[in-house]
Amino acid sequence: MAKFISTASAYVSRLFHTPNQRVVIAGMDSCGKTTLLYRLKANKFAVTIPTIGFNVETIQRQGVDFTLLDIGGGCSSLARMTHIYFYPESIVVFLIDASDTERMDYSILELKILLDGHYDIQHMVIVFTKLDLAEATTNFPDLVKRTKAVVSSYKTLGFQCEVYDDLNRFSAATGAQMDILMKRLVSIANKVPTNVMKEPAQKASEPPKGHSPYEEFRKRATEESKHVDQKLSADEFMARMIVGKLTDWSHYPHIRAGFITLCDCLLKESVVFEATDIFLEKLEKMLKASPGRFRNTVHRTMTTFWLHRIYMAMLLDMQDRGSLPSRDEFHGFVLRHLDLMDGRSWERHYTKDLLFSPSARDNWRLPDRDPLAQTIIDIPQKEEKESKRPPSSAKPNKNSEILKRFAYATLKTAKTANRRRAAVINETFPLIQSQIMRLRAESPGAAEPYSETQAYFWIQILHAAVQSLPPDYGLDISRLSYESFKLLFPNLLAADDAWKGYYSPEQWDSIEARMSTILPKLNPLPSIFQAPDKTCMDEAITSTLDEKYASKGNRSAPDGQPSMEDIFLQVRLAVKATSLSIYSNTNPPDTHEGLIRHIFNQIIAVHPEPLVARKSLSIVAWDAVQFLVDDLQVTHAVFWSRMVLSAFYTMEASFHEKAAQFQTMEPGSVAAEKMQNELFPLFLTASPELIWDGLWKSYYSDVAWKSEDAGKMYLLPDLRQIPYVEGRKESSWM
Ligand SMILES: Nc1nc2c(ncn2[C@@H]2O[C@H](COP(=O)(O)OP(=O)(O)OP(=O)(O)O)[C@@H](O)[C@H]2O)c(=O)[nH]1
Ligand SMILES: [Mg+2]
Repeated sequence: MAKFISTASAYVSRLFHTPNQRVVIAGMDSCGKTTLLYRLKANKFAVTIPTIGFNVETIQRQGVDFTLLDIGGGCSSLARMTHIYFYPESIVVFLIDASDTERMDYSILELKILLDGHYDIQHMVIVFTKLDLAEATTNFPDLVKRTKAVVSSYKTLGFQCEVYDDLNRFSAATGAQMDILMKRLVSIANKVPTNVMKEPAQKASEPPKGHSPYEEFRKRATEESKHVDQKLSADEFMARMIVGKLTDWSHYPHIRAGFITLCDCLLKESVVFEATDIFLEKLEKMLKASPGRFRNTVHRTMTTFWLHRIYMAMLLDMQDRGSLPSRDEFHGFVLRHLDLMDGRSWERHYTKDLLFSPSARDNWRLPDRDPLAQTIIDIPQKEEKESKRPPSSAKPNKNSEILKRFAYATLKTAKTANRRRAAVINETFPLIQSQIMRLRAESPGAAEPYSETQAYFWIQILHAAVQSLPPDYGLDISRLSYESFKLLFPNLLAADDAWKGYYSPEQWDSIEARMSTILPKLNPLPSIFQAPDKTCMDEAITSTLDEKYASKGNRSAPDGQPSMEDIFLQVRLAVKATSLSIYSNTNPPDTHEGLIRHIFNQIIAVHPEPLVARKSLSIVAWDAVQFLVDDLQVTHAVFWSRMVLSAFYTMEASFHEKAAQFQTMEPGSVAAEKMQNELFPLFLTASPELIWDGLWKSYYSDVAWKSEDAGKMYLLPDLRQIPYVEGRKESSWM
């Protein structure tokens, strides 16, 4: 355990790159910690969202850099997480809500838990807040007395603990006496040793002074490239590797094998992790094929580390050269990225203790020294390849475009969610219908009336197209956008009149065809087409790569973000699925949509008066995901409960009124169930992004999210902060 704590602290210390004074704001849920954080950060009153996990901000006052951590009350029950907030040299500001007479005992209890916890705290100050409220001022003298009594009962605290009984107007809402608190924190910071990020215990090996290591690396790479194995093509090289027939398995061939494996995974969703699995599989085959010949063992963290580095170098090529390196160009690639030749570069990121631990061997662990480089920021967006796009018809037919897009979303959803196609189709029809109705209402004549036959026709045509894709070309529809898919079948999908080969115009436009699916008179609908030609397939792959990697430079669209049609469909399916099954709160949900619904149900069960139930909504949402915590998915648990809760807080007043009505209903009654089933669709339609199980990609890198560390403790997002103040919800999404 001790070891885990030190790794966790190391992680937290790496979050902050400048020497700074850490201030931990603690206290019972809803006592005003986040309001204080935001007041200190922006000198504003902010409408906050109950915090799950923690928030971090940095501020500078009188030459001191402060890092403020605001710990959500919702997590105080979780011992596993609390230890990561406190380390030597932290100042703790313990807040007590002076207006909450009802829960005063709990505040005191929380304080005792902290004082009993033997945390390595440098200095603690106790501050009473919400003193702008009348009941708080009445309560204040008594509260101060009780608090002082508690503190003085601790004779051997090992750190100084002050009760700020003179801040008798203190309020984060009005900002009163904020300056006094800050001045005191500055003076404490100046007395205690500033929390400088500790130097790693052992220094990573420095390159020899005097000459550049790169010359050495270049020489070595050039030498190595002359080796007989290196004359093999990428395919031959890998084929030899797995049968244990490579004559040399030093650093250079290792990197090459990693490079080739990555090249084969470029279209995958999590390139580095999928490549790690494949690489390790190959390595195992190699070791088995030739026992005792190679010193290697299967080491997951080492493999992922190197693959990540190679991948970053490949993306750098994409940025600098406009294209990813090709599989057979390894040597040129290494010469452009000579730092990959430094076989000991892991020392900058890992201590030996961590890297050579069984846990790092078996699982992906984050570095305990320097964090890994993140994706590069600036991959230029490709110009629209107008010339390659099929000529668009003079007057684009809105209907057929909507129908085709939804047809594609239907097939994709059926595949990725592993649902019956017929069930997904049933949910698609009403969506298309309402989409077309909306268009017609906005501007009459903008679209033809909805026709079920036409909708079904395009689903069938796209299905036949999907069926005709060769299995081994890396063209997986769950990874292809509709835009890229279109390139595979330029004639079929560019044209709006493909129906003419099957339906007569009378049939196509008939009222009967609108009302229900009718079969074509001319020819039966196809179930397969000819496979697309190779040029089209290459174009579709290039376009997918462009979309995937161009989006890296533009954080608003994370890789794999579903289309609007996909989302509409998934929301509808989720609403349907959850209304059909009775949600038991004891059984942990096993699907993503079930998880969202589960958290939602718990929240509305106590909304709008959670404190009456002695629980804030953050605790309720946090309790809802305890099964994930038990399953060692702590960061996932915090993330999803936090996202659902913050979406809940940003719902409109009318929704909250309905939710309040729900409270007045007999639990479990038909009316209550009906209302619950009405509230969820409203909620999900307002925050459809929640239905995407990849939503974390806007906030976390793959390497952080998928690490063992993220499972054991709450990792802060490394790409973008999760909003903690209402009204900062981003709508970049659609
Ligand atoms: N009147 C008044 N209200 C305050 C003050 N500080 C916070 N509040 C209100 O108290 C409620 C809870 O505030 P938060 O800052 O979210 O509380 P928290 O401690 O961060 O709560 P958790 O994140 O759930 O642990 C909000 O409605 C705030 O507006 C204050 O100084 N005066
Ligand atoms: Mg908070």
